[in-house]
Amino acid sequence: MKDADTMTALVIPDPLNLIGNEWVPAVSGKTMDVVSPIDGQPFAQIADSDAADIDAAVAAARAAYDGGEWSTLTAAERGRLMIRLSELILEHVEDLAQLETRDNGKPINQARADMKVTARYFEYYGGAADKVHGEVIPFLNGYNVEVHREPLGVTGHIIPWNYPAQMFGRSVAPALAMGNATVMKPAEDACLTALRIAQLALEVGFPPGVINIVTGRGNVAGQALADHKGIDFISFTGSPEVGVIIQTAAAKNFIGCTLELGGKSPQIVFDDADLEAALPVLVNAVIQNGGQTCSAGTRVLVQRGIYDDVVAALSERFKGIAASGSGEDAVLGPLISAKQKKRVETYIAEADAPLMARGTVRQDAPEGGYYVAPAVFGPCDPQARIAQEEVFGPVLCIIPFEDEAEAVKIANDTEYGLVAAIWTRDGGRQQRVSKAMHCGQVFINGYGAGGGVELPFGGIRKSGHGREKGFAALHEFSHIKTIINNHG
Ligand code: TXE
Repeated sequence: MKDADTMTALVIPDPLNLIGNEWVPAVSGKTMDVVSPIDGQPFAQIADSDAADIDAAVAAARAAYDGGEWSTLTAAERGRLMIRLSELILEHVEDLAQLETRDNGKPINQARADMKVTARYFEYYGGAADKVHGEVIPFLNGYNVEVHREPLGVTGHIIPWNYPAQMFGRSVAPALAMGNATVMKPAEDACLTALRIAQLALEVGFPPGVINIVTGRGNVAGQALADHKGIDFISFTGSPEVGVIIQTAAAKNFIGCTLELGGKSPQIVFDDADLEAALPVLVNAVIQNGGQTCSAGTRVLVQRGIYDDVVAALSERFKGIAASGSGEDAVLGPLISAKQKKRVETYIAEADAPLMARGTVRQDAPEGGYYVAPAVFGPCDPQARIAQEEVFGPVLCIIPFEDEAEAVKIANDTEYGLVAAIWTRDGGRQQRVSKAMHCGQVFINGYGAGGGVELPFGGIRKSGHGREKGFAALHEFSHIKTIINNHG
């Protein structure tokens, strides 16, 4: 690691993979540039790995799992290592956040918050490691039946670029808590904090082969990991298109997978809602992280009686939002890449709904960065393309509705099913509508809940399957073994 810029405490990892606790270059010797979204300039390099590197990482993980030091640790000892890592991440919040912001472009305050959530993942799952109990099932006389939760073995993790550090914690921490050994392929667009956190894991003393990180391209290193016959499970967060590839590879290897593939999440605002509380949350739910959030609240459904007021208030707020560099006062940073900027701008230019308001790009935003002025569209036909497809940028669709039945129909009428929110003071309606939502998580009079590491999270349909966070993730990363002992 070299200290590239002491003014910002930026510690840039070398272009190496972590395999069996050794930092090694790609077998091919290849590297690739890392570009900062803030100014479009290359500022680091990572290993451009391929199947040979994945082979080595899977072998290291297998050795750790099958008889290595890791396999001899008690659950409490595993948990203690994870909690120490959590503490070390907290000690490094500032330099990790600076690195995340340079790599991913997100506003520095959002990056700091991300690092605290990342630490929280290791704290939560470190604490949970020795609290996953089995059970005893009453059976025939003379029998003792025990149900054990066992690790799966070597788990593969492919994560995206939108929350590189958080996704590391979210995906890897529950797998470690259950005693698996992990191989992670982070996203080529932003993966430096994953490498730094792995460095911190070495400092706290994780045994060799437990955390392996191989960087590189999705269709090369990622595909090699997904196809690998030596993994026992794969956890993927990314696009639905790649989700299909992952699930197909998992099926061919007869292993399980979890897929978290994004959404088009509705926020339903009924005419009795507390608008003062709702409005800032409605805006933040699509502006945070530049709208590059799987659970972004990208469709706001508004009841007719308050439609004009809500539209006027949201338009006003959007006009006041300026994309800027990612400094202390930034609210909306650049998007991750030229490709994502083009994708979002194309959606905006070709939108099949009226543009209601547009924010701006600040004059002092660094040249060459991937800045997009936020946009709000409405009234949108619920079936409009802009109201159906995941844009993954600061773009909001407003859709009017008459009554509860119509709101439920529109909310559920996309291919996705990740998150929904309901804004109403009516207790009965809160119950009815939350039950009627086809998705994995429903907020009532709120959204986002600041990480919510404890709260099971995941989707249905095109949003994927399986659950991350909470104890649900511990169940994903383990299997049940039933031991039937005839002692009579
Ligand atoms: O995703 P990819 P992209 C959605 C969002 C975004 C779109 C495209 O709508 O606009 O996807 O983003 C790895 N085998 N989400 O192109 O390609 C890749 O290297 C194995 C929502 O960046 O799915 C990276 O590590 N792995 C989402 C990861 O998959 C492969 C977050 C995600 O990249 C691979 C990101 C392959 N063949 C995008 N091809 C969310 N749910 O939050 C790529 N990868």
